[in-house]
Amino acid sequence: MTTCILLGAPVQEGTGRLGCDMGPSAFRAAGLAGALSELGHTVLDRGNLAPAGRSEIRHGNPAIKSLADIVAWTELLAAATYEASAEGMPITLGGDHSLAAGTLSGISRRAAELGRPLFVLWLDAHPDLHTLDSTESGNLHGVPMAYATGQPGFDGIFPPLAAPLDPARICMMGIRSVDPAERARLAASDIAVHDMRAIDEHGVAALLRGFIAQVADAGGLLHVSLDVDFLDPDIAPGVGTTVPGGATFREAHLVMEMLCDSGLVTSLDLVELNPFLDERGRTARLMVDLVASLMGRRVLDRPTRSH
Ligand code: 4U7
Ligand code: MN
Ligand code: MN
Ligand code: MN
Repeated sequence: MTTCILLGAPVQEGTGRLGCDMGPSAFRAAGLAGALSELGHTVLDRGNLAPAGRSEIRHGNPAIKSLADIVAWTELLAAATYEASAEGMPITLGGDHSLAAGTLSGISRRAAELGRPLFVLWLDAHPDLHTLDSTESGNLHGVPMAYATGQPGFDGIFPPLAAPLDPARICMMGIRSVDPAERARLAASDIAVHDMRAIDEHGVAALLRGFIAQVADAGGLLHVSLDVDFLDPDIAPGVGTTVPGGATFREAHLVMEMLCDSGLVTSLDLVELNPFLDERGRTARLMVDLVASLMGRRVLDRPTRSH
């Protein structure tokens, strides 16, 4: 059984709209802690984090919004996830996806200290690979992957990374909205990208099996970053950046069930839930059900048989 450490991160300044600050509350109201303890896990809810005062930071890209806020959140979450990862499995409740700059930084530092390779499964409609120079919207929930992989332009603004992610250890699934600068960056990188077309053609199981085997063979830690917009907006309307044609209920559950069977997941981000846009909590409840599947909820109390 796992010690699950819930870290509330009500950051919304990365999105350019309001509402994601209510995410941690909605996850709690949807019964996240109860679902985990019912499965036999120990749950330590550390409440919501809050960054201390911040001074203005200027950048040459005039589109950028709330840079000082996101830098402050990155510092705070890097420390919080690093510390929590010594005690159990950090589960960060967003808040928008800019928070992954902090969680990936903290977890990669932990992995480096343990001498274990860190792998990342990025479940998202978007690769979030903008640099501070390439973002056109200026919304910093679009940059965490560029920062965490050590792309240029973050130095001296964002906190230095103890250990940048190795792109060859990143797998993205569900991708279906990629900006030109991100497209060029992906073309030049070793990141494995399974877009929705690949999921349609091969199914999530075949694609995920290869990645899980890679993590297991390397004795790695596995961080999962789950953006609500990975899911199809018809089943998960509570998000600001809806992109049609996302993962179905069954595809998303199968991903979680396979990850559970692997026993490899050591940290998790739940991001981009916007309760203001949700319909009577259904997106929050779906996200909690997905976490329950990841953490051991199953239909039968025996292995699934293929015949
Ligand atoms: B999310 C976008 F232009 N790429 O930069 C941008 F399409 O965390 C979207 O994945 C970013 O939801 C989405 O603003 C960030 C846009
Ligand atoms: Mn995202
Ligand atoms: Mn997204
Ligand atoms: Mn989003």
